[in-house]
Amino acid sequence: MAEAYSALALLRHGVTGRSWTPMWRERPLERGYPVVIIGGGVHGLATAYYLAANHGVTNVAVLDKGYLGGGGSGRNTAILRSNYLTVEGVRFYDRSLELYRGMASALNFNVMFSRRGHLTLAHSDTSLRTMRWRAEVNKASGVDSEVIGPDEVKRLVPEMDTSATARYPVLGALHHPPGGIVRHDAVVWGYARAADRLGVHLHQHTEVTGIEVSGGRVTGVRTNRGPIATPVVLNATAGWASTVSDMAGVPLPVQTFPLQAAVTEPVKPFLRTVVVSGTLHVYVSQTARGELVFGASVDPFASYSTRGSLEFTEGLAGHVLQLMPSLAKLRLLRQWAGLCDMTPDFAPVMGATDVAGFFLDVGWGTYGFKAGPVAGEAMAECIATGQTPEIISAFGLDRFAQGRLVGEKGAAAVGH
Ligand code: PYC
Repeated sequence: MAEAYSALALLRHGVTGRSWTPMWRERPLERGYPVVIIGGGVHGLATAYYLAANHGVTNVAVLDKGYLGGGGSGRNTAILRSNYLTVEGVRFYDRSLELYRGMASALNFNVMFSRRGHLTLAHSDTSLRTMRWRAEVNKASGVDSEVIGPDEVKRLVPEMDTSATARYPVLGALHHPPGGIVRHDAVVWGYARAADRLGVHLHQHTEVTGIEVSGGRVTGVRTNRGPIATPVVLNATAGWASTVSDMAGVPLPVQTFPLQAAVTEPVKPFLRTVVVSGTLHVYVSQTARGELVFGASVDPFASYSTRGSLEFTEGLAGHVLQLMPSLAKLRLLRQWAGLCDMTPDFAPVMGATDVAGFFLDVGWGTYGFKAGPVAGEAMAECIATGQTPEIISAFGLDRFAQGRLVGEKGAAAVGH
């Protein structure tokens, strides 16, 4: 009965267009805000939410040149994990996973978090060695990860070709039971709704065209809808991180590359675990709807294009079938691309800059979505207190000048 009612309600809403309760309000763009956040993806929205929820800073504007979640937040493959290579990375992403676990109740919104377990396959002795290294760093930080052999991989993923004659034999894998997936747009909507309820102003289709800096301090932003005075600007963009930072006179060591992904028709649930092969440049998970979501590594050339390519689908299909030959009859439904701002060490850039009031939460490469909650929590604290929280202290922009890199390439899903 309840289902029949909701189907009817859906039809009525669809036909009349009336009585939907908007998830967030459209408010007038004010001429001044104490805090302006550029980028209405999970990072910008999470920062706004935690500024309001944890620090009582509610008079915040989030500006997005498109629609909320239309950039990297809506284009990623929604994989969550904390099995990184550096101590700094592991504890940072682990806090994010913790926030994801409690998100549905914190935001009172079903974000469909699903703990699946995460496998990173090793096809060579060198990558097995990296997996062992990661497992040790993970365990030392209290994160559940261990190296397992091909038989255990086969038990977890029966469709996997673990035979010794496979072109890329599976020698073992890093198994990370707490990893999983989440519904990415639900995360955006959950943060947006919660931030709106706390008083944050969400302004879509509001493009920042310039940042005003005077005497070494931020004083405002220019937008396509007029100027806004503000002493605090957070750059929480992806794809345009360096363009936006250049507006404040803060150059970033970032190059932007497209990252493509694709989804198949839905099939019965058979793949519980998230599977990654760095060597084959592929990762796959199955959604609650039954679709398989595939991704690869970034395109080989720096670009701002978000078009899909035939080279990608051909390469992807070949690599997926090397891992799971029985998927040969599955049809791809759609493909898309997002933009990834890659830093030299495959770790992000967060914190204050030499321009007072100009903050960064950028350089998220191919791993930004999973970090949204912790980055938001930490950036909110950084902005509200003026102190850099310990958990992000290793990720400052000055590390590049000082040679204190946080080398995470070996733990990027398909970084090598
Ligand atoms: O770092 O887990 C990851 C990832 C998955 C897809 C792209 N990056």
